[in-house]
Amino acid sequence: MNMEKPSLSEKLASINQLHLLKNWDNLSEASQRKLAKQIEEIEIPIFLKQKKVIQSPFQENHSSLTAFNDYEEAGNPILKNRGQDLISEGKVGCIIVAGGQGTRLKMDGPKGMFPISAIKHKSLFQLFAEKTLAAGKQLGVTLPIAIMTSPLNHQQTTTFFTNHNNFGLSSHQLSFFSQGMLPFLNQEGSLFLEEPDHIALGPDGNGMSLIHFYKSGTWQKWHNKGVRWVNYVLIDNPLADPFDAELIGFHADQNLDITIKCIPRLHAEEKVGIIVKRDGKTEVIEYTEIPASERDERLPSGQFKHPCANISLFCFSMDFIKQYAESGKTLPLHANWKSAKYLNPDGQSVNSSTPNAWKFETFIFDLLPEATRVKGLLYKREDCFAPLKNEKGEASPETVQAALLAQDRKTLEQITGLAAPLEAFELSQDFYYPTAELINKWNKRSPNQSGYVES
Ligand code: UD2
Repeated sequence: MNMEKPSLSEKLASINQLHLLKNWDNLSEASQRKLAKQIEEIEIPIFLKQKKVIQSPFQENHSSLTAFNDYEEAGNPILKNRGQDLISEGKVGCIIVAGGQGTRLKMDGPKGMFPISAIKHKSLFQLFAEKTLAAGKQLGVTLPIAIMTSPLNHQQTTTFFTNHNNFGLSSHQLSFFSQGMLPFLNQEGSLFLEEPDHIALGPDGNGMSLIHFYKSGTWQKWHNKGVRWVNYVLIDNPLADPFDAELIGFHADQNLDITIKCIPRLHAEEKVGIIVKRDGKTEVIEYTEIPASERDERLPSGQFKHPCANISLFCFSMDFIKQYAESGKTLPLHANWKSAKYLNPDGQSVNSSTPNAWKFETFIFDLLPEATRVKGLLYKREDCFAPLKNEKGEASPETVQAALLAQDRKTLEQITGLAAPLEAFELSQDFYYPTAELINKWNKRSPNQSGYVES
């Protein structure tokens, strides 16, 4: 059945992409429908923007960059108290972005399902669910979280939660919404097939997350409940606090649009965004795009010219999210030359072992220049950053587990006032949001045995 072919041809001819229909007549009816749907969904202005981006992917002018110094150091108990009040009044929600593919981790499935904790092997999703429950218990409130998935992992993610009874979260407090996808382009700047009936594409980056959050209706649902601020975390950092009271207190106190929860940079080549100022506006330049001269430059004191690292933890005002989502503005596209599946000349779908395609993403921090009031709150690295990115070496399960163990040890010592046991142990997340009862119970008390420590 070829009834749709003429209109598809017309659209593709207008952007010089007719090759996508080369094998159309040999496809089954179901495959024709599948391909037709994808062709109908191609947004020509975005395709043209993608083509423009690959003509000069990394040639931005960085000449006018100055140091970012609009930040304060975290550790203010007054702000923490203020934030706790706001959280307990139901004014705070958390967005967890979990739409990435975990390619570097070589994981088959959503990264949030990775069993990361050292003793109980809790998944990242479980840890964040338990942090949310513990923060709610501490402050006597049911806290809302929204998880962003992608069309590639949405079903698996929601099934994982259902199979685990949402890890104790109620269905009223848990929402999911999905991000979008963007087509890849080949060396010639053309769309290409990865299956006979499927155009190659991938998740469109975490930059669109607030727009998808808004369009999904979750913004409105939360706003109706009284939520005014959003704590934003990445699923792959289990030291991220989904309800960081000090961050919220700071943000509200200063009446900001966006607060960046940042840390000092460790070394020049670390894979973190670098926070800078350009023409008076705060920006982040991703590690893949910053010129080496700016990345490496140090002051006479030895400190980096740009000392603060972005780890993509933020607080956003709900008003800012609405204003941006309704502005109709689009974020810049970032292109990276990567390996992608493609159809070989025999019509077989194969994984390329070498880079063969431009992949496109939007970045969450590209919202910063859109905001009027932006500041940073600088944290100690060991308190908030242990990313899970790679199978081995840096930012791998091994380094993340070591960071979690160290954090558990420090937290137990703070609560008990005693030296922690030498053997490895894992704390229940309640210890991170202690109630008066928990503090009382654990004062000057050591765990009876190594292993998992219940509250
Ligand atoms: C991210 C930051 C980088 C630095 C680093 C620290 C961005 C754009 N870059 O870089 O500046 O802070 O983390 O670890 O945030 N994701 C989606 N959908 C997508 C792509 C990614 O939800 O289409 C999520 C992904 O699940 C992960 C997070 O965004 O939780 C970061 O994605 P990444 O691992 O690709 O980012 P990375 O490490 O290059």
